[in-house]
Amino acid sequence: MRLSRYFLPVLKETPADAQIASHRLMLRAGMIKQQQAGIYSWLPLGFKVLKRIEQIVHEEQVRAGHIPLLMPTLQPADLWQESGRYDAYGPEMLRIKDRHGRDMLYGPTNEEMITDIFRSHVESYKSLPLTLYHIQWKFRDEVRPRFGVMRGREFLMKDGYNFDLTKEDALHAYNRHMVSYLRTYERMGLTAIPMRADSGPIGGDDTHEFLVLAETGESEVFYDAQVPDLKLGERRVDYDNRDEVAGICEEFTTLYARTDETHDEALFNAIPEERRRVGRGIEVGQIFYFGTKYSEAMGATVNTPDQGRVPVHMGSHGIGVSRLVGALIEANHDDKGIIWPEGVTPFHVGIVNLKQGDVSCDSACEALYRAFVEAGLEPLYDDRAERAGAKFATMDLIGLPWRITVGPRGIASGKVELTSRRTGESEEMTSEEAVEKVAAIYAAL
Ligand code: P5A
Repeated sequence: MRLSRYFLPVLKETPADAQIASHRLMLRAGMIKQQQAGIYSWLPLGFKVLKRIEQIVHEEQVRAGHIPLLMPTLQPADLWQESGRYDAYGPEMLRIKDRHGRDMLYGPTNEEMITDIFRSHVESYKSLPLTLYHIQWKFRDEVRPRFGVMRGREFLMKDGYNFDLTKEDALHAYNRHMVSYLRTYERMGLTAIPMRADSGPIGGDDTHEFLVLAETGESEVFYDAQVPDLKLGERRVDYDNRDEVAGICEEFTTLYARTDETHDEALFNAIPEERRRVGRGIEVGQIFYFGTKYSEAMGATVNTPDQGRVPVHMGSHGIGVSRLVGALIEANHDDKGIIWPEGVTPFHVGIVNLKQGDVSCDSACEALYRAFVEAGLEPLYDDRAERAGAKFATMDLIGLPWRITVGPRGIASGKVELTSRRTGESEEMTSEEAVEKVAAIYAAL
């Protein structure tokens, strides 16, 4: 993409009403525009990051054996009357009537609808296990929408639902989700810690939230200092291997890590004092096992060889896809702007032409551009007739991990400069070497 032809409405001023770094930076970098409290348009740069996150989420869900579908945003009230949640959900639910006076709602979550799909089409235990998921917009009329996309009213969620014959099978689904979520966050360059939590209106006893440590997080967290060092790394997980998956979950949940909802002072104090940490975190996902709560209420049963029809065991599992954009920026920025991890960056590399209109600089930039496209990468070429300072400021603000600077002095000796946004370190090399180095970094992801 050439910046002269892109739509990147960066703001010069720091927006006064944005309280946290990610919100300020998303507005300044032209990623989002607020349309109403807690409701945003995703401008091209923000939309690109959102899509990158979605893609990683999809890949990791499919890898774990989960099946994508798509349910609508609008749901009929009667499904929620069957589960008993229509009245229980309260004012967070946006209720709508259609022209026939039928009660509808903008879905805050989809347990009821997926259970309805299941009961309409699944008859036999032989169809189990089954996990279906989608990535779809949700609406929750939050009392205090704030911090930009972090606590929106309309937000994008990946929500998955497992259907299993026994509690044991459903707990395997729970564990599979935990491991697939750990992988998902790691691929984005994030450390998200599973913490025992409270199930709230979704219901059930077993639930973990995934928290990214950040001072601006809304949840208070208590944890053992060794927990954030746990990593999946290069491990290849066999998701069908129950013991292996359970073993990984145990590894990540044995040390103390809890939100304020479930914090236990006595257990916390049993950790050696120098390892006790109190901090704040952003909840980027949550998994639940709630047994037969919805399947019994809504008649989601299967035939079995020896027990007749039995209600299925279920759980639901959510990732805050749009919230992750904010969480990623909270965890990756400095006073100049965003610093995207390579896994989610909107463009892989920026090309800055220091002397637009100079024949040798222009042709070196064009050649770099073509070489990156041929290598399967997306470059953003700042080809505007702007001062060097303004070009650097824009690149720093939008946070591409790698920048190549092309200027008349370097070109005279056949060199360009490759700069890391994270470390600020620059290295001179030929254009070919720069392309090779950047391509190798992305190929290793
Ligand atoms: C699990 C999937 C559920 O709704 N039902 C389907 C279960 N869980 S949850 O914890 O309530 O939400 C899942 C994740 O969605 C994100 N999230 C939000 N993101 C932005 N703005 C909001 N107002 C908002 N509310 C929830 C969180 O990341 C949460 O973990």
